[in-house]
Amino acid sequence: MPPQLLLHEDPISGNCYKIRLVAALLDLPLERRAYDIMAGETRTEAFLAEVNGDGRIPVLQVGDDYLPESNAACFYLVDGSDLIPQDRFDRAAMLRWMFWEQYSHEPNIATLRFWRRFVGEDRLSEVQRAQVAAKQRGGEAALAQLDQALARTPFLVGDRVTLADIVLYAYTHVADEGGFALSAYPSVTAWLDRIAALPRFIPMNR
Ligand SMILES: N[C@@H](CCC(=O)N[C@@H](CS)C(=O)NCC(=O)O)C(=O)O
Repeated sequence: MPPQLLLHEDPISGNCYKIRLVAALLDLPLERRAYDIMAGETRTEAFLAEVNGDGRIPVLQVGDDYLPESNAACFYLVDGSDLIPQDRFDRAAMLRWMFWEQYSHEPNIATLRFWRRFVGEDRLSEVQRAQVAAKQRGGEAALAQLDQALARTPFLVGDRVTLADIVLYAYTHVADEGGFALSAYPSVTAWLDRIAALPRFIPMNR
């Protein structure tokens, strides 16, 4: 009997959507428990003590064990599936895109989406406001890099969809909510359509 899978999440979060999407594509049963990050529900003493001392969602609970970090949680779910390439170099290339997503993509695109769509630009702190222009440039650079890569191959690691495509889909497809014009990146938009056409795909429903 496989352990029960429970996702601690906020439905507005793209990092949480990655895990729901992977579970759907692989037809895995996933329970969900919602928290409101805007109300600080992941910063309570109970959450910090029991679920994630880092105070963030998503956290995938596997039986009695807690696994924070969206890409680690996705990796747990896809282990042994077709979303992981067989070839050794391709597996490393998949990881390259997943690490890149966390360093060069998500901190720019997801953060600006959060600030602009959920916090409101007029309610940003001084420190946040000072970071907006750099994050805009960083996000545009990330989208341009994705566009170049996807002009060469239909998916990030060649001809077949891998976990790298799924984790990068999550915040790329809502980049417009962060103030990025996706129409400027035609190879990216064609790739988004390919992912949305995968069997068992589910939308974010934010
Ligand atoms: N690197 C982490 C980032 C997690 C993260 O930033 N979570 C945000 C929502 S997407 C959060 O919980 N924010 C609430 C807070 O920091 O209090 C991951 O990929 O899971």
